[in-house]
Amino acid sequence: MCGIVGAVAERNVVEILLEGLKRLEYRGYDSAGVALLDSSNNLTRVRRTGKVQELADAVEANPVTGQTGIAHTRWATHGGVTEANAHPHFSSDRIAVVHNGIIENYQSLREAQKAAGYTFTSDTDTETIAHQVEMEMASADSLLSAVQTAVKKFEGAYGTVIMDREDPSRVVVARSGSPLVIGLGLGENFIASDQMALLPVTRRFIFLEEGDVAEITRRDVHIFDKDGNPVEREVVDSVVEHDAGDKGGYRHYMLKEIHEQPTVVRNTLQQRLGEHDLVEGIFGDGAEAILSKVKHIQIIACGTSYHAGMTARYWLEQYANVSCNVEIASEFRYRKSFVHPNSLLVTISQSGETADTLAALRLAKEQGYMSSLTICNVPGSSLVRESDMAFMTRAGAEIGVASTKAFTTQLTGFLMLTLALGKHNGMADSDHKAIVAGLYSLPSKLEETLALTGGIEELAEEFADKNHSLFLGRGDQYPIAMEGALKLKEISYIHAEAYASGELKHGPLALIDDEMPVIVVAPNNELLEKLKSNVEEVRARGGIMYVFADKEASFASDDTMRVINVPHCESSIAPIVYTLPLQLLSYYVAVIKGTDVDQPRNLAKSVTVE
Ligand code: F1P
Repeated sequence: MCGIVGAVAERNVVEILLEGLKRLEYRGYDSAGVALLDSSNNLTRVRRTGKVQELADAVEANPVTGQTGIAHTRWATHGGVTEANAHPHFSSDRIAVVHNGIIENYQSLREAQKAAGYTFTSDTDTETIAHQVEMEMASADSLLSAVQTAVKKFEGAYGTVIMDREDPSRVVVARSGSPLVIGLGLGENFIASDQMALLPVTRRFIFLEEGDVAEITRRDVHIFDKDGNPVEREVVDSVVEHDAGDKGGYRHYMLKEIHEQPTVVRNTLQQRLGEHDLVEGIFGDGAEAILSKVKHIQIIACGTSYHAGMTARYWLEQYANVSCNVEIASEFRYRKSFVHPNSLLVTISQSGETADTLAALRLAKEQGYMSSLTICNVPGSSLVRESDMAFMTRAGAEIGVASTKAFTTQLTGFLMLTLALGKHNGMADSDHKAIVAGLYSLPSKLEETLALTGGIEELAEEFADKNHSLFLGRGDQYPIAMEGALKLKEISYIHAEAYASGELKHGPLALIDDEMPVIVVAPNNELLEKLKSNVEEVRARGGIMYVFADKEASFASDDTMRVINVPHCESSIAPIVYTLPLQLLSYYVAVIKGTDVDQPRNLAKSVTVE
């Protein structure tokens, strides 16, 4: 979703801004722009629809300079994808603004600003920020105080950076609902929506908190909280090692990330799983006392992370004897729900910045949950900072918009949570031993499963001309079927639906014909015989099936069914293992179709607006 980069320096910052935007490309966007301010008060702007490279080419053709600058990648919310709607937005060629989020009361602001004589050059909500700040400048003694007054009038979410042509020595930034991080340099300072944008210029960061407004000059950073009081915020040395330019020899980040899974799952287990049990304290100081009291879990997440939560429910109830609900964050936050006694709220998120998940956490805190835990991949993210406990997945930076390695490390974390809770809720010793053994074998099982690549690549050819597909699974494989369908939709644009296979007769059987491939996930578990009956129901209606099955599940390929044998594994880890062939299938179908695998159309990596 939208990305922001800004800089105040002595050198020309245009390259820093463009490089920052390129590093944010993975988040998804549809246009990009940059505004530069030089010491003689010249304000210039270049904007383009399409890729950041289009913007970079335009800047190369007509070079622009400035020691202070702001830049933006836009993911359209209000107003179509046009150059006029791309950021930065100006007010009277004096105030320049970039913004992430949505100003929900923009229509009333717009009317008031029009009445005050401002003309609009875009259809965006963001332009109202520029005009509002300029209006406040009339009675304010500085850009900082104008912004502090202006933000009080905004409803909705914003991470915004503002420049004033009359004062090239500074930018003013404000955060409410959309993340912003200040990067500290030597005699120069930076701002971005994601630390990734600034890694080439600094490793020292200050994460702004909700309601913060900050004034950034070359030498100083002054931060004020939501009440206008000056505050100090911690300076954090970044541990992110990612070089966004590095695909490690793979054609796409997604393929690289699929192949990283054995390693990152191993990293997620390391120093947390002892020989026979979990290492103590892996959920943080004081966590054990909280976990020992938990009687109910409420899981909240979006997208792929929601599917991790759906899978975890099967484990938490089956093995740890703890009742569990799972809900999509955007639903949870807008309906009345009940808090069970001794309930733990668990949020799951790769980015830690998903607007709905964050809002759900904030709401849950008011509702009286006993405690909150986040399973998250980004250290220092909003969910990590605002939750009582955090379990960090160690997937490393995930660049492909379609989540892969974040999902399997989330599931790995959930199996460890299952062990931790099971200890206090009468988990069967045999289950405990089996899960520990399963987790030990997991990295090597994932490696073995990746060896299926060749066969899956061939199989993908048969999907490329199809418009629809059905994914089937039962029990803890049902959410894996859902995740498989989501991957195919996201990157190949083939319509895919997932069903718990027991539901076939209740509707989807009507869809079956030889133009609708049916993908079945079939590990050798207690539901296998039931699944086999469902497979026969599809066969009897002329359906073509692709069955990912355990060798011992005795499925055989024939005219209507292609069987791909997945390595035999301990049943608790099967959902993680069976995820990989489905990821590979989507990937190769998308490659054959020639879609933009890493940045699928209309999607964004980090959904920071609701
Ligand atoms: C949730 C999510 C991802 C998906 C895409 C959009 O993000 O739905 O699962 O792949 O990137 O956002 P998060 O809360 O897990 O960061």
